[in-house]
Amino acid sequence: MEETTFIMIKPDGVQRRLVAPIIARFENRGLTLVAIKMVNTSEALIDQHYAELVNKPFYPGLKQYMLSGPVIAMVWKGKAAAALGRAIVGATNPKESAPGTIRGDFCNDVGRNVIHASDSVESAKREIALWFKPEELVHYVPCDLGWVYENV
Ligand code: IDP
Repeated sequence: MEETTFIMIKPDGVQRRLVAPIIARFENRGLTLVAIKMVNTSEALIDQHYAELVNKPFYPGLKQYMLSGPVIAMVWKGKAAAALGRAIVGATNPKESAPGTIRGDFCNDVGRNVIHASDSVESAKREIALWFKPEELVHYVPCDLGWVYENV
C-alpha cells in the first residue's frame, strides 16, 4: 500500500484539456495522490527521464514533443501502484491499447500518447527522485482505505 509510481500527463494531454479526466481514472481506481505539479520541462530533464531511449531513431521527435508545452507531474500511491498505473495507462502504442485504458480511450498515435507511467517499481523510484524533491511528496492517510482494500 506504500508503493508509489510516477505519472506524467504529456504536453498533448494538457493542451487537449484531458487533465481532469485523466486524474479521475487514478482516483477512481483507489490510488492516492501524493504529489502534483505543472512543469515547463527542459532538455536536460527530458534527456534524463528518457535516458534509455536517447539513441533510438524516434528520440529527436519524442524530445521535441515533450518540450512542446507544460506537463503535469504526479506521484500516486497504493498497492501495486506501478503495475496498476501501467494498466490504467495502457499499451505504449495506442493502436494496441485496450479500450478503457487512458491511451485506448484518448489517443491514436504512439508519438502523441498523452501520458507516461513508470514501467516498474525501480523506474518509479528513479523518476520520482528526478522530478520531485522529497519535501514535495505529501503523505497522509485517506479516510476510505478500508473501503478500497480488504486488508489495511
Ligand atoms: P512507455 O511510455 O509506454 O513506457 P517507452 O517504450 O518507454 O514507452 O517509450 C517512451 C515514449 O516514447 C512513448 O510513450 C512514446 O511517446 C514514445 N515512443 C515510443 N516508441 C515510439 C515510436 O516508435 N515512435 C514514436 N514515439 C515512440
